Amino acid sequence: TLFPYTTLFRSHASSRNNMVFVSVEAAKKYPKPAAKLGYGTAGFRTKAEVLDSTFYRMGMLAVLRSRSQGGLAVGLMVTASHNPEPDNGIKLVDSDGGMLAQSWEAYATAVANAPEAQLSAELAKVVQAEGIGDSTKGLVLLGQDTRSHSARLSSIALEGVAVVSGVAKDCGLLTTPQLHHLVRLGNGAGKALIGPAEWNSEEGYYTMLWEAYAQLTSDAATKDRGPLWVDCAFGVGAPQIEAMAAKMGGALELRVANKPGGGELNLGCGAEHVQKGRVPPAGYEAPIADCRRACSVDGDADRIVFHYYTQQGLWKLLDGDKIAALCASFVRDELAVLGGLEGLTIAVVQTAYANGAASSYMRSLGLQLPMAKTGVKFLHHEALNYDIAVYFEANGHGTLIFSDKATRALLDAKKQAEDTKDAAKVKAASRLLAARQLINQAVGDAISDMLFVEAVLAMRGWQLEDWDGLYTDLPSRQTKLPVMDRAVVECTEDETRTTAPASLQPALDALMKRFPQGRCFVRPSGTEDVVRVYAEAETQAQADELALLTAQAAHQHAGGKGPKPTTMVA
Ligand code: 16G
Ligand code: MG
Repeated sequence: TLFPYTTLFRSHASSRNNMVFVSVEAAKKYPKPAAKLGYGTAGFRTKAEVLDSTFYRMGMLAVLRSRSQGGLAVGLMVTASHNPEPDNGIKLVDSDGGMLAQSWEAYATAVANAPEAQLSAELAKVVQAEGIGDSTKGLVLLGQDTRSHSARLSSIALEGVAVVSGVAKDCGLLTTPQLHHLVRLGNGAGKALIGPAEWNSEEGYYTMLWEAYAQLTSDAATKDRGPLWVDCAFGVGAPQIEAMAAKMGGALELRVANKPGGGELNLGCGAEHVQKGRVPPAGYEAPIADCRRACSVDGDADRIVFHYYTQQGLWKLLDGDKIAALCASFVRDELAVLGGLEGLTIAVVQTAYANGAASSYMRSLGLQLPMAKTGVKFLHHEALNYDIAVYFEANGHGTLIFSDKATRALLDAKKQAEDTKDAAKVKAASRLLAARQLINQAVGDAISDMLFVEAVLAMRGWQLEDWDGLYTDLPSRQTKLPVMDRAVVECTEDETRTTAPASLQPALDALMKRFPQGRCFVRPSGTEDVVRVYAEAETQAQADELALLTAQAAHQHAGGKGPKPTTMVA
Protein backbone atom coordinates (compact mmCIF):
# COMPACT_ATOMS: atom_id res chain seq x y z
CA THR A 1 0.00 0.00 0.00
CA LEU A 2 0.94 3.60 -0.26
CA PHE A 3 0.59 4.37 3.43
CA PRO A 4 3.94 3.17 4.82
CA TYR A 5 5.76 4.81 1.96
CA THR A 6 4.10 8.14 2.69
CA THR A 7 4.98 7.89 6.36
CA LEU A 8 8.54 7.08 5.50
CA PHE A 9 8.73 9.93 3.06
CA ARG A 10 7.23 12.38 5.54
CA SER A 11 9.54 11.37 8.31
CA HIS A 12 12.54 11.81 6.07
CA ALA A 13 11.33 15.19 4.90
CA SER A 14 10.60 16.36 8.41
CA SER A 15 14.04 15.33 9.53
CA ARG A 16 15.49 17.72 6.96
CA ASN A 17 13.12 20.46 8.00
CA ASN A 18 14.03 19.88 11.57
CA MET A 19 17.71 20.39 10.91
CA VAL A 20 18.74 17.02 12.21
CA PHE A 21 19.81 15.60 8.89
CA VAL A 22 23.28 14.14 9.38
CA SER A 23 24.92 12.85 6.23
CA VAL A 24 26.47 9.41 6.34
CA GLU A 25 29.77 11.06 5.58
CA ALA A 26 29.43 13.33 8.61
CA ALA A 27 28.35 10.36 10.76
CA LYS A 28 31.43 8.42 9.67
CA LYS A 29 33.80 11.07 10.97
CA TYR A 30 33.60 9.29 14.34
CA PRO A 31 32.83 5.62 13.73
CA LYS A 32 30.76 3.80 16.28
CA PRO A 33 32.64 1.22 18.39
CA ALA A 34 31.79 -2.46 17.92
CA ALA A 35 30.60 -3.03 21.48
CA LYS A 36 27.13 -1.83 22.45
CA LEU A 37 27.04 1.06 24.92
CA GLY A 38 24.16 1.77 27.27
CA TYR A 39 23.05 4.99 28.94
CA GLY A 40 23.51 3.54 32.43
CA THR A 41 22.80 4.69 35.95
CA ALA A 42 24.66 7.93 35.36
CA GLY A 43 25.23 8.25 31.62
CA PHE A 44 27.75 6.54 29.35
CA ARG A 45 30.97 5.48 31.01
CA THR A 46 33.82 3.36 29.68
CA LYS A 47 37.41 3.54 28.35
CA ALA A 48 38.01 7.02 26.96
CA GLU A 49 39.44 5.82 23.66
CA VAL A 50 36.18 4.24 22.48
CA LEU A 51 33.95 7.20 23.26
CA ASP A 52 34.50 9.61 20.33
CA SER A 53 31.32 8.70 18.48
CA THR A 54 29.28 8.66 21.69
CA PHE A 55 30.33 12.22 22.51
CA TYR A 56 29.67 13.37 18.95
CA ARG A 57 26.19 11.86 19.01
CA MET A 58 25.32 13.07 22.50
CA GLY A 59 26.10 16.57 21.26
CA MET A 60 23.39 16.00 18.66
CA LEU A 61 20.91 14.43 21.07
CA ALA A 62 21.39 17.22 23.61
CA VAL A 63 20.33 19.73 20.93
CA LEU A 64 17.15 17.73 20.37
CA ARG A 65 16.45 17.58 24.09
CA SER A 66 16.85 21.34 24.34
CA ARG A 67 14.57 21.89 21.34
CA SER A 68 11.97 19.53 22.83
CA GLN A 69 11.97 21.85 25.86
CA GLY A 70 11.25 24.91 23.74
CA GLY A 71 14.92 25.86 23.48
CA LEU A 72 15.73 25.84 27.19
CA ALA A 73 19.38 25.05 27.87
CA VAL A 74 20.44 21.51 28.72
CA GLY A 75 23.87 20.34 29.87
CA LEU A 76 26.49 17.80 28.86
CA MET A 77 28.97 16.81 31.55
CA VAL A 78 32.21 15.16 30.53
CA THR A 79 33.36 12.95 33.40
CA ALA A 80 33.62 9.36 34.59
CA SER A 81 33.23 10.43 38.21
CA HIS A 82 35.02 7.98 40.54
CA ASN A 83 36.15 5.64 37.74
CA PRO A 84 39.88 5.22 37.08
CA GLU A 85 41.81 7.79 35.04
CA PRO A 86 41.67 5.92 31.68
CA ASP A 87 37.85 6.01 31.71
CA ASN A 88 35.64 8.86 30.63
CA GLY A 89 31.92 9.38 30.31
CA ILE A 90 29.13 11.74 29.41
CA LYS A 91 25.82 12.52 31.05
CA LEU A 92 23.02 14.86 30.12
CA VAL A 93 21.65 17.49 32.47
CA ASP A 94 17.98 18.27 31.90
CA SER A 95 16.52 21.74 31.48
CA ASP A 96 15.33 21.91 35.10
CA GLY A 97 18.90 21.29 36.26
CA GLY A 98 18.15 17.70 37.28
CA MET A 99 19.20 14.46 35.65
CA LEU A 100 17.97 13.57 32.16
CA ALA A 101 14.29 12.53 32.05
CA GLN A 102 14.31 8.75 32.18
CA SER A 103 12.12 8.52 29.09
CA TRP A 104 15.05 9.91 27.06
CA GLU A 105 17.60 7.34 28.20
CA ALA A 106 16.40 4.87 25.59
CA TYR A 107 16.90 7.52 22.86
CA ALA A 108 20.43 8.09 24.11
CA THR A 109 21.21 4.38 23.89
CA ALA A 110 19.59 4.06 20.44
CA VAL A 111 21.42 7.11 19.04
CA ALA A 112 24.75 5.98 20.49
CA ASN A 113 24.45 2.54 18.92
CA ALA A 114 22.94 3.35 15.51
CA PRO A 115 25.08 2.33 12.52
CA GLU A 116 26.45 5.44 10.77
CA ALA A 117 24.04 5.04 7.85
CA GLN A 118 21.09 5.02 10.25
CA LEU A 119 22.13 7.86 12.54
CA SER A 120 20.06 10.46 10.74
CA ALA A 121 16.97 8.26 10.80
CA GLU A 122 17.47 7.50 14.49
CA LEU A 123 17.60 11.23 15.28
CA ALA A 124 14.56 11.81 13.09
CA LYS A 125 12.67 9.22 15.12
CA VAL A 126 13.29 11.26 18.24
CA VAL A 127 12.15 14.44 16.49
CA GLN A 128 8.95 12.75 15.45
CA ALA A 129 8.22 10.92 18.68
CA GLU A 130 8.70 14.12 20.68
CA GLY A 131 6.93 16.37 18.17
CA ILE A 132 9.90 18.72 17.97
CA GLY A 133 9.02 21.78 15.89
CA ASP A 134 11.14 23.52 13.26
CA SER A 135 11.52 26.90 14.82
CA THR A 136 13.27 26.29 18.14
CA LYS A 137 17.04 26.37 18.45
CA GLY A 138 18.87 24.03 20.78
CA LEU A 139 21.23 25.35 23.48
CA VAL A 140 23.78 23.11 25.19
CA LEU A 141 26.11 23.98 28.10
CA LEU A 142 29.24 21.86 28.42
CA GLY A 143 31.30 21.14 31.51
CA GLN A 144 34.33 18.89 31.94
CA ASP A 145 36.43 17.31 34.67
CA THR A 146 40.25 17.24 34.83
CA ARG A 147 40.91 13.97 32.96
CA SER A 148 43.61 14.30 30.30
CA HIS A 149 41.14 13.29 27.55
CA SER A 150 38.21 15.40 28.73
CA ALA A 151 39.08 18.48 26.67
CA ARG A 152 39.38 16.51 23.42
CA LEU A 153 36.14 14.60 24.00
CA SER A 154 34.42 17.81 24.96
CA SER A 155 35.38 19.38 21.65
CA ILE A 156 33.93 16.37 19.81
CA ALA A 157 30.63 16.91 21.66
CA LEU A 158 30.77 20.56 20.52
CA GLU A 159 31.16 19.36 16.92
CA GLY A 160 28.09 17.17 17.39
CA VAL A 161 26.08 20.16 18.60
CA ALA A 162 27.15 22.16 15.54
CA VAL A 163 26.33 19.37 13.05
CA VAL A 164 22.65 19.66 13.94
CA SER A 165 22.78 23.48 14.07
CA GLY A 166 22.63 23.79 17.84
CA VAL A 167 24.32 26.47 19.90
CA ALA A 168 26.88 25.39 22.47
CA LYS A 169 28.46 27.19 25.38
CA ASP A 170 31.66 25.63 26.64
CA CYS A 171 31.87 26.32 30.38
CA GLY A 172 35.22 24.54 30.78
CA LEU A 173 36.27 22.92 34.05
CA LEU A 174 33.36 22.38 36.42
CA THR A 175 32.16 19.91 39.00
CA THR A 176 29.10 17.99 37.83
CA PRO A 177 26.78 19.80 40.28
CA GLN A 178 28.11 23.17 39.11
CA LEU A 179 26.99 22.36 35.59
CA HIS A 180 23.56 21.35 36.98
CA HIS A 181 23.47 24.72 38.75
CA LEU A 182 24.34 26.65 35.58
CA VAL A 183 21.60 24.89 33.63
CA ARG A 184 19.03 25.44 36.39
CA LEU A 185 19.88 29.11 36.78
CA GLY A 186 20.41 29.61 33.05
CA ASN A 187 16.79 28.66 32.48
CA GLY A 188 15.29 29.95 35.69
CA ALA A 189 17.28 32.93 37.00
CA GLY A 190 14.99 35.79 37.91
CA LYS A 191 11.98 33.49 38.23
CA ALA A 192 10.23 33.07 41.58
CA LEU A 193 11.96 30.61 43.93
CA ILE A 194 14.92 29.95 41.61
CA GLY A 195 17.32 32.82 42.25
CA PRO A 196 18.64 36.16 41.05
CA ALA A 197 20.50 36.60 37.76
CA GLU A 198 23.75 37.21 39.71
CA TRP A 199 23.83 33.53 40.62
CA ASN A 200 23.87 32.45 37.01
CA SER A 201 27.63 31.93 36.64
CA GLU A 202 30.38 29.95 38.30
CA GLU A 203 31.21 33.00 40.39
CA GLY A 204 27.51 33.36 41.21
CA TYR A 205 27.46 29.78 42.45
CA TYR A 206 30.15 30.63 45.01
CA THR A 207 28.28 33.79 45.99
CA MET A 208 25.04 31.88 46.51
CA LEU A 209 26.74 29.33 48.75
CA TRP A 210 28.85 31.79 50.67
CA GLU A 211 25.93 34.07 51.53
CA ALA A 212 23.85 31.13 52.78
CA TYR A 213 26.75 29.74 54.81
CA ALA A 214 27.44 33.15 56.35
CA GLN A 215 23.78 33.49 57.30
CA LEU A 216 23.59 30.05 58.90
CA THR A 217 26.74 30.62 60.95
CA SER A 218 26.09 34.28 61.79
CA ASP A 219 25.84 33.64 65.51
CA ALA A 220 27.96 30.50 65.75
CA ALA A 221 31.29 30.52 67.54
CA THR A 222 33.39 29.69 64.48
CA LYS A 223 36.74 30.77 65.93
CA ASP A 224 39.11 27.97 66.95
CA ARG A 225 37.11 25.26 65.22
CA GLY A 226 40.19 24.47 63.19
CA PRO A 227 40.47 23.64 59.51
CA LEU A 228 38.63 21.07 57.41
CA TRP A 229 40.99 18.85 55.41
CA VAL A 230 39.49 18.16 51.97
CA ASP A 231 40.57 15.16 49.89
CA CYS A 232 39.77 16.04 46.27
CA ALA A 233 40.68 12.67 44.70
CA PHE A 234 43.26 14.52 42.50
CA GLY A 235 40.29 15.87 40.57
CA VAL A 236 38.19 18.87 39.62
CA GLY A 237 36.96 19.39 43.19
CA ALA A 238 40.34 20.91 44.06
CA PRO A 239 40.37 24.06 41.92
CA GLN A 240 36.66 24.62 42.53
CA ILE A 241 36.94 24.25 46.31
CA GLU A 242 39.95 26.56 46.30
CA ALA A 243 37.81 29.12 44.49
CA MET A 244 35.10 28.61 47.09
CA ALA A 245 37.63 29.04 49.91
CA ALA A 246 38.89 32.27 48.37
CA LYS A 247 35.32 33.57 48.30
CA MET A 248 34.87 32.75 51.98
CA GLY A 249 37.93 34.76 52.88
CA GLY A 250 38.99 32.72 55.90
CA ALA A 251 35.50 32.26 57.44
CA LEU A 252 36.25 28.57 57.11
CA GLU A 253 39.77 27.25 56.58
CA LEU A 254 39.58 24.60 53.86
CA ARG A 255 42.83 22.68 53.56
CA VAL A 256 42.60 21.42 49.99
CA ALA A 257 44.57 18.20 49.44
CA ASN A 258 45.01 15.63 46.66
CA LYS A 259 44.92 18.15 43.85
CA PRO A 260 45.30 17.38 40.13
CA GLY A 261 48.91 16.63 39.29
CA GLY A 262 49.61 15.23 42.74
CA GLY A 263 48.65 11.68 41.79
CA GLU A 264 46.44 9.57 39.59
CA LEU A 265 42.76 10.52 39.65
CA ASN A 266 40.72 8.59 42.27
CA LEU A 267 43.68 6.33 43.08
CA GLY A 268 44.17 5.69 46.79
CA CYS A 269 41.86 8.53 47.73
CA GLY A 270 38.49 10.13 47.08
CA ALA A 271 35.01 9.30 48.37
CA GLU A 272 34.71 5.95 46.55
CA HIS A 273 38.04 4.63 47.85
CA VAL A 274 37.35 5.76 51.40
CA GLN A 275 33.71 4.68 51.67
CA LYS A 276 33.87 1.33 49.88
CA GLY A 277 37.25 0.32 51.29
CA ARG A 278 36.70 1.78 54.78
CA VAL A 279 40.21 3.23 54.74
CA PRO A 280 41.63 6.76 55.12
CA PRO A 281 42.76 8.49 51.90
CA ALA A 282 46.33 9.15 50.77
CA GLY A 283 47.65 12.11 52.73
CA TYR A 284 45.47 11.47 55.77
CA GLU A 285 46.69 8.01 56.76
CA ALA A 286 47.61 9.29 60.21
CA PRO A 287 46.02 11.95 62.42
CA ILE A 288 47.08 15.46 61.45
CA ALA A 289 47.69 17.25 64.74
CA ASP A 290 45.88 20.52 64.08
CA CYS A 291 43.18 19.10 61.83
CA ARG A 292 40.34 17.22 63.49
CA ARG A 293 37.92 17.15 60.61
CA ALA A 294 38.39 15.67 57.14
CA CYS A 295 36.25 14.83 54.13
CA SER A 296 36.67 13.15 50.76
CA VAL A 297 34.89 14.04 47.52
CA ASP A 298 34.90 11.98 44.31
CA GLY A 299 36.35 12.71 40.86
CA ASP A 300 33.53 15.03 39.76
CA ALA A 301 32.67 16.30 43.26
CA ASP A 302 29.05 15.21 43.34
CA ARG A 303 29.44 13.21 46.52
CA ILE A 304 31.18 13.44 49.86
CA VAL A 305 31.91 11.49 53.03
CA PHE A 306 33.55 12.75 56.24
CA HIS A 307 36.13 11.10 58.48
CA TYR A 308 38.31 11.71 61.53
CA TYR A 309 40.61 10.13 64.08
CA THR A 310 39.36 9.63 67.64
CA GLN A 311 41.49 10.71 70.61
CA GLN A 312 42.64 7.08 70.71
CA GLY A 313 43.85 7.35 67.11
CA LEU A 314 41.06 5.21 65.66
CA TRP A 315 40.00 6.28 62.15
CA LYS A 316 36.21 6.68 61.73
CA LEU A 317 34.01 7.24 58.70
CA LEU A 318 30.83 9.34 58.57
CA ASP A 319 28.98 8.25 55.45
CA GLY A 320 25.91 9.45 53.57
CA ASP A 321 23.60 8.02 56.24
CA LYS A 322 25.29 10.17 58.87
CA ILE A 323 24.95 13.24 56.64
CA ALA A 324 21.25 12.43 56.18
CA ALA A 325 20.87 12.11 59.96
CA LEU A 326 22.46 15.52 60.50
CA CYS A 327 20.25 17.11 57.83
CA ALA A 328 17.15 15.46 59.25
CA SER A 329 17.88 16.52 62.81
CA PHE A 330 18.54 20.09 61.64
CA VAL A 331 15.23 20.23 59.76
CA ARG A 332 13.32 18.70 62.64
CA ASP A 333 14.83 21.13 65.20
CA GLU A 334 14.10 24.24 63.15
CA LEU A 335 10.59 23.10 62.24
CA ALA A 336 9.93 22.43 65.92
CA VAL A 337 10.66 26.11 66.67
CA LEU A 338 8.16 27.07 63.98
CA GLY A 339 5.62 24.80 65.64
CA GLY A 340 5.72 22.42 62.71
CA LEU A 341 4.20 23.72 59.51
CA GLU A 342 0.72 22.41 58.96
CA GLY A 343 0.29 20.03 56.08
CA LEU A 344 3.96 19.75 55.07
CA THR A 345 5.19 16.23 54.47
CA ILE A 346 8.74 15.43 55.53
CA ALA A 347 10.74 12.34 54.64
CA VAL A 348 14.17 10.80 54.53
CA VAL A 349 14.59 8.68 51.40
CA GLN A 350 16.94 5.74 51.83
CA THR A 351 18.14 2.74 49.85
CA ALA A 352 18.72 -0.87 50.88
CA TYR A 353 22.29 0.17 51.76
CA ALA A 354 21.10 2.44 54.58
CA ASN A 355 22.59 1.18 57.82
CA GLY A 356 19.99 -0.37 60.14
CA ALA A 357 21.12 1.93 62.96
CA ALA A 358 20.61 4.98 60.72
CA SER A 359 17.07 3.89 59.92
CA SER A 360 16.29 3.41 63.63
CA TYR A 361 17.65 6.87 64.40
CA MET A 362 15.57 8.57 61.68
CA ARG A 363 12.50 6.69 62.84
CA SER A 364 13.10 8.04 66.35
CA LEU A 365 12.87 11.57 64.89
CA GLY A 366 9.35 10.70 63.78
CA LEU A 367 10.17 10.91 60.09
CA GLN A 368 8.82 8.87 57.20
CA LEU A 369 11.43 6.61 55.60
CA PRO A 370 10.48 5.74 52.02
CA MET A 371 12.88 3.46 50.15
CA ALA A 372 14.19 3.87 46.62
CA LYS A 373 16.26 1.81 44.26
CA THR A 374 20.02 2.50 44.18
CA GLY A 375 20.94 5.45 41.93
CA VAL A 376 20.54 9.18 42.54
CA LYS A 377 17.77 9.57 39.99
CA PHE A 378 15.57 7.10 41.83
CA LEU A 379 16.10 8.75 45.21
CA HIS A 380 15.51 12.20 43.78
CA HIS A 381 12.35 11.05 42.05
CA GLU A 382 10.99 9.63 45.31
CA ALA A 383 12.04 12.76 47.22
CA LEU A 384 9.86 14.88 44.94
CA ASN A 385 6.79 13.26 46.51
CA TYR A 386 7.38 15.18 49.76
CA ASP A 387 7.51 18.86 50.71
CA ILE A 388 10.82 18.58 52.51
CA ALA A 389 12.97 15.57 51.76
CA VAL A 390 16.43 14.49 52.72
CA TYR A 391 18.00 11.82 50.56
CA PHE A 392 21.44 10.31 50.73
CA GLU A 393 22.98 7.11 49.55
CA ALA A 394 25.43 5.63 52.04
CA ASN A 395 28.15 6.34 49.43
CA GLY A 396 27.68 10.09 49.93
CA HIS A 397 25.40 11.10 47.06
CA GLY A 398 22.54 13.23 48.27
CA THR A 399 20.86 16.49 49.14
CA LEU A 400 17.96 18.15 50.97
CA ILE A 401 15.17 19.50 48.81
CA PHE A 402 12.24 21.81 49.48
CA SER A 403 9.10 21.88 47.35
CA ASP A 404 7.74 25.23 46.20
CA LYS A 405 4.89 24.74 48.66
CA ALA A 406 7.34 24.27 51.54
CA THR A 407 9.41 27.26 50.43
CA ARG A 408 6.34 29.50 50.26
CA ALA A 409 5.22 28.25 53.68
CA LEU A 410 8.64 29.17 55.09
CA LEU A 411 8.56 32.62 53.50
CA ASP A 412 5.09 33.18 54.97
CA ALA A 413 6.14 31.90 58.39
CA LYS A 414 9.10 34.25 58.36
CA LYS A 415 6.98 37.24 57.43
CA GLN A 416 4.39 36.47 60.10
CA ALA A 417 7.10 36.05 62.72
CA GLU A 418 8.62 39.38 61.69
CA ASP A 419 5.22 41.03 62.08
CA THR A 420 4.76 39.56 65.54
CA LYS A 421 8.42 40.21 66.43
CA ASP A 422 9.01 36.56 67.26
CA ALA A 423 12.80 36.48 66.92
CA ALA A 424 13.17 32.73 67.47
CA LYS A 425 10.71 31.94 64.68
CA VAL A 426 12.28 34.48 62.34
CA LYS A 427 15.61 32.77 62.91
CA ALA A 428 14.26 29.24 62.38
CA ALA A 429 12.50 30.17 59.14
CA SER A 430 15.56 32.08 57.93
CA ARG A 431 17.80 29.13 58.68
CA LEU A 432 15.63 26.72 56.72
CA LEU A 433 15.55 29.14 53.80
CA ALA A 434 19.33 29.55 53.99
CA ALA A 435 19.68 25.75 53.99
CA ARG A 436 17.62 25.66 50.82
CA GLN A 437 19.98 28.21 49.28
CA LEU A 438 23.09 26.38 50.43
CA ILE A 439 22.09 22.84 49.47
CA ASN A 440 21.93 22.22 45.75
CA GLN A 441 18.22 21.85 44.85
CA ALA A 442 18.99 20.18 41.53
CA VAL A 443 21.28 17.32 42.51
CA GLY A 444 23.66 16.09 45.23
CA ASP A 445 26.69 18.38 45.44
CA ALA A 446 29.87 17.73 47.44
CA ILE A 447 30.75 21.42 47.84
CA SER A 448 27.36 22.51 49.07
CA ASP A 449 26.90 19.40 51.24
CA MET A 450 30.32 20.05 52.75
CA LEU A 451 29.44 23.64 53.65
CA PHE A 452 26.03 22.67 54.99
CA VAL A 453 27.55 20.06 57.30
CA GLU A 454 30.20 22.55 58.44
CA ALA A 455 27.52 25.17 59.09
CA VAL A 456 25.36 22.84 61.19
CA LEU A 457 28.37 21.60 63.16
CA ALA A 458 29.48 25.19 63.79
CA MET A 459 25.97 26.19 64.90
CA ARG A 460 25.99 23.36 67.42
CA GLY A 461 29.63 23.78 68.43
CA TRP A 462 30.25 20.20 67.35
CA GLN A 463 33.30 18.37 66.10
CA LEU A 464 32.94 15.13 64.11
CA GLU A 465 32.91 12.99 67.30
CA ASP A 466 29.76 14.76 68.48
CA TRP A 467 28.02 14.27 65.16
CA ASP A 468 29.19 10.65 65.00
CA GLY A 469 27.50 10.16 68.38
CA LEU A 470 23.99 10.63 66.92
CA TYR A 471 23.96 6.83 66.56
CA THR A 472 26.44 3.98 66.24
CA ASP A 473 26.53 2.21 62.89
CA LEU A 474 25.82 -1.48 62.83
CA PRO A 475 28.96 -3.16 61.47
CA SER A 476 28.57 -3.85 57.75
CA ARG A 477 30.51 -5.25 54.82
CA GLN A 478 30.21 -4.99 51.03
CA THR A 479 31.63 -7.30 48.42
CA LYS A 480 30.93 -8.22 44.81
CA LEU A 481 31.23 -11.24 42.57
CA PRO A 482 31.24 -11.95 38.84
CA VAL A 483 28.40 -14.12 37.50
CA MET A 484 27.65 -15.51 34.04
CA ASP A 485 24.73 -13.14 33.54
CA ARG A 486 23.87 -10.60 36.20
CA ALA A 487 20.45 -10.05 34.64
CA VAL A 488 19.28 -13.35 36.17
CA VAL A 489 19.27 -11.63 39.57
CA GLU A 490 16.02 -9.70 39.96
CA CYS A 491 15.00 -7.68 43.00
CA THR A 492 11.96 -6.12 44.59
CA GLU A 493 11.42 -2.39 43.95
CA ASP A 494 13.50 -1.40 46.99
CA GLU A 495 16.20 -4.01 46.30
CA THR A 496 16.07 -5.45 49.82
CA ARG A 497 15.04 -8.90 48.50
CA THR A 498 15.61 -10.94 45.37
CA THR A 499 12.71 -12.36 43.36
CA ALA A 500 14.87 -14.43 40.98
CA PRO A 501 16.49 -16.94 40.85
CA ALA A 502 13.75 -18.39 43.02
CA SER A 503 16.09 -20.38 45.26
CA LEU A 504 18.28 -17.41 46.21
CA GLN A 505 16.09 -15.45 48.65
CA PRO A 506 15.20 -18.50 50.80
CA ALA A 507 18.94 -19.18 51.09
CA LEU A 508 19.58 -15.56 52.15
CA ASP A 509 16.69 -15.67 54.64
CA ALA A 510 18.23 -18.74 56.24
CA LEU A 511 21.61 -16.99 56.49
CA MET A 512 20.17 -13.85 58.08
CA LYS A 513 18.55 -15.90 60.84
CA ARG A 514 21.96 -17.19 61.91
CA PHE A 515 23.32 -13.75 62.90
CA PRO A 516 22.08 -11.33 65.56
CA GLN A 517 20.74 -8.23 63.75
CA GLY A 518 21.73 -9.97 60.54
CA ARG A 519 20.60 -8.41 57.27
CA CYS A 520 21.92 -9.06 53.78
CA PHE A 521 20.94 -8.52 50.17
CA VAL A 522 22.32 -8.96 46.67
CA ARG A 523 21.59 -6.85 43.60
CA PRO A 524 22.93 -6.64 40.07
CA SER A 525 25.24 -3.62 39.66
CA GLY A 526 24.07 -0.89 37.30
CA THR A 527 27.62 0.21 36.49
CA GLU A 528 29.82 -2.91 36.52
CA ASP A 529 29.40 -6.47 35.30
CA VAL A 530 29.04 -7.90 38.81
CA VAL A 531 26.52 -8.75 41.48
CA ARG A 532 26.87 -6.62 44.62
CA VAL A 533 26.57 -8.01 48.12
CA TYR A 534 25.78 -6.17 51.36
CA ALA A 535 25.62 -7.56 54.89
CA GLU A 536 25.32 -6.12 58.38
CA ALA A 537 25.27 -7.75 61.83
CA GLU A 538 25.99 -7.09 65.48
CA THR A 539 29.79 -7.41 65.23
CA GLN A 540 32.23 -6.74 62.41
CA ALA A 541 33.34 -10.38 62.36
CA GLN A 542 29.71 -11.45 61.96
CA ALA A 543 29.05 -8.90 59.23
CA ASP A 544 32.15 -10.13 57.38
CA GLU A 545 31.11 -13.74 57.73
CA LEU A 546 27.55 -13.01 56.61
CA ALA A 547 28.85 -11.07 53.58
CA LEU A 548 31.04 -13.95 52.52
CA LEU A 549 28.27 -16.51 52.99
CA THR A 550 25.92 -14.27 51.01
CA ALA A 551 28.43 -14.03 48.18
CA GLN A 552 28.78 -17.79 48.22
CA ALA A 553 25.00 -18.24 48.12
CA ALA A 554 24.81 -15.86 45.15
CA HIS A 555 27.60 -17.82 43.48
CA GLN A 556 25.69 -21.05 43.98
CA HIS A 557 22.20 -19.87 43.05
CA ALA A 558 22.89 -17.16 40.46
CA GLY A 559 25.54 -18.75 38.28
CA GLY A 560 28.82 -17.51 39.75
CA LYS A 561 31.76 -17.27 37.36
CA GLY A 562 34.92 -19.09 38.40
CA PRO A 563 35.52 -20.67 41.80
CA LYS A 564 33.37 -20.05 44.87
CA PRO A 565 34.43 -16.76 46.55
CA THR A 566 36.57 -17.16 49.67
CA THR A 567 37.59 -13.53 50.24
CA MET A 568 35.94 -10.15 50.00
CA VAL A 569 36.51 -7.49 47.33
CA ALA A 570 35.42 -3.87 47.80
C1 16G B 1 26.21 5.48 40.11
C2 16G B 1 25.20 6.40 40.72
C3 16G B 1 25.06 6.19 42.22
C4 16G B 1 24.86 4.74 42.56
C5 16G B 1 25.88 3.87 41.88
C6 16G B 1 25.51 2.42 42.04
C7 16G B 1 24.73 8.69 40.02
C8 16G B 1 25.25 10.07 39.84
N1 16G B 1 25.58 7.80 40.49
O1 16G B 1 27.50 5.82 40.53
O2 16G B 1 23.97 6.93 42.66
O3 16G B 1 24.95 4.54 43.94
O4 16G B 1 25.91 4.15 40.48
O5 16G B 1 26.39 1.64 41.33
O6 16G B 1 23.59 8.39 39.73
P1 16G B 1 26.16 0.10 41.19
O7 16G B 1 24.81 -0.11 40.54
O8 16G B 1 27.30 -0.36 40.36
O9 16G B 1 26.20 -0.48 42.57
MG1 MG C 1 30.54 11.37 41.01
